[in-house]
Amino acid sequence: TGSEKQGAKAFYVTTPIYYVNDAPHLGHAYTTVAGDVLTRWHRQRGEKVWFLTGTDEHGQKIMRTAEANDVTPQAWCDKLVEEAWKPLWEHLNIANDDFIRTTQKRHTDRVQEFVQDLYDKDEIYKGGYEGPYCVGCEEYKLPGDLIEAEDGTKLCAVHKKPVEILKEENYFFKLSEYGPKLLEFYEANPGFIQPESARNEVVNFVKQGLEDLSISRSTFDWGVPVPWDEKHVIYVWIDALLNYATAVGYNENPEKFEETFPANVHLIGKDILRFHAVIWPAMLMAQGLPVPGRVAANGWLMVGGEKMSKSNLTGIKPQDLTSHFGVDAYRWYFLRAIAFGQDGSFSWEDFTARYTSELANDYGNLASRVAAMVGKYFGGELPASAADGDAEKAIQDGLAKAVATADAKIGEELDFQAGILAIFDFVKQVNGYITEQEPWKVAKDESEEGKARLATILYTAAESLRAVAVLLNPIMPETSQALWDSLGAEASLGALAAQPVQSSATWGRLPAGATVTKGAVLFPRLEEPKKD
Ligand code: ME8
Repeated sequence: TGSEKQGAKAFYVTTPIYYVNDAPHLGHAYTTVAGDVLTRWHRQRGEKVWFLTGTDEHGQKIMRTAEANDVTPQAWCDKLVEEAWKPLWEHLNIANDDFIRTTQKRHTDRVQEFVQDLYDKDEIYKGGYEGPYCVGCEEYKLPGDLIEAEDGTKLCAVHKKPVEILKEENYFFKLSEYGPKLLEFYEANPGFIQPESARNEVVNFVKQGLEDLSISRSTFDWGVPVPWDEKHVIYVWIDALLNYATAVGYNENPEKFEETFPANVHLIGKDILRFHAVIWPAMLMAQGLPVPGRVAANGWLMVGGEKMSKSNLTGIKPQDLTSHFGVDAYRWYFLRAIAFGQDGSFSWEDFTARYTSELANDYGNLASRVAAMVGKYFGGELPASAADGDAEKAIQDGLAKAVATADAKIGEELDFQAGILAIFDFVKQVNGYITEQEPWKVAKDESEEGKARLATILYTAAESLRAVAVLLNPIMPETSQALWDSLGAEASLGALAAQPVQSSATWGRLPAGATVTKGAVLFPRLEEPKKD
């Protein structure tokens, strides 16, 4: 199924557009890295891919933060985007094709057109609403969404902060009319919401009956003006969801829009599931536009049993970890350690243990041992394999299995953990092969037969590493490139990013004669963490 999406339509992946009320923490990086890995994986399938991220800059949360910092909201957003968000994505090697900001004119103009169009189609009417509102979520809450503090104060269950009672005369989108159509759609597309628990939650929610959705605000002005009534601004979530359309040419570049929209995968956190799985498809249905292929919700990274959050100041900066473990290990760790879709806690000890055993010992040592032996026994010139026996066939089979599993798990199911495990199982298998074959003993046998055997073992190990570099490249691009260079693969096979994942199991791609050098250590021993 690798190339089914090839052709005119790009495989379109998005992250949420993040609120710029503060700098990014591990949670934001988690979703963005997942998007980047998915993107790179599909690129290495030879598909056309479009990867979008960006920032959500309107609404009360941003406005209040700017006020508290004595600057205009626009100045606040500009500063955060340029000094915190974009530099982090660059630091983490995020290969996004575009970065949309909701204050850009290319976005705001199209948002106005979209909403005007819905108004003209009678999908929007004027009405009143009063209810509890959480500014952290920028969302009116239903009674079931609230928890009670000890003194009886109603709190948002996500932010654990008091909700405010808002009363407004607003414009409403006739969301309630879309319940049956949405349920029919979920039924016909069982893979639309991932994981299963998220799908069940949404289906139950919609089955209870939907209320119309307030889509404007008139008590503050930091937003996109409602085109027919400029005393109102468009509700920040309507504005935000539309980024997925405006960024790829909605109402502006029909060709780009056709070849990109709708998204194949919207990656989100489970906190914003209803917006993406209920409101967003209903908005598109109202316009007769195609709905996305999949909404994949990741779980929460937790700190002390609570969701890590900017609003509650429990965010850990990714840079605090990359400076210690390196960028590649960082990209790998969260996808490896936490089943995608489930909550997980970050722990310094767990990261350290996995880094040492899986990255440094299993993988890094294998790479350096093989390069060292090709250097020592063959002067750095990769020998040809003389004759493949059962042990070599087992390695080739193991590789074929790893490729098939990783491609299905990462490329299709977004089960990053299972995909990574499949690749590392293969790494373990190659380690076992070397331990059993004992090339250092075979090297003592100076007969022609001994030489041939040694050549076969080292060719098999190096060729295995060639495939590992290809498979790990979407996850850990820097160390994969270092391995690629150390195998001298570029000269005969070309750029690493151009290597197709599907055919990476094809045996014998790395040619005999390749120049193998002992490169830098892929995963250096960790320094003792600084105690302060
Ligand atoms: O919700 N664990 O922006 P936001 C895992 N602007 N993921 C986390 C996380 C955590 N502790 N904390 C945040 C918004 N995330 C809106 C989105 S989209 C049209 C508008 C990730 O800055 C996760 O992907 O609050 C979550 O959905 C997103 O950051 C929320 O970022």
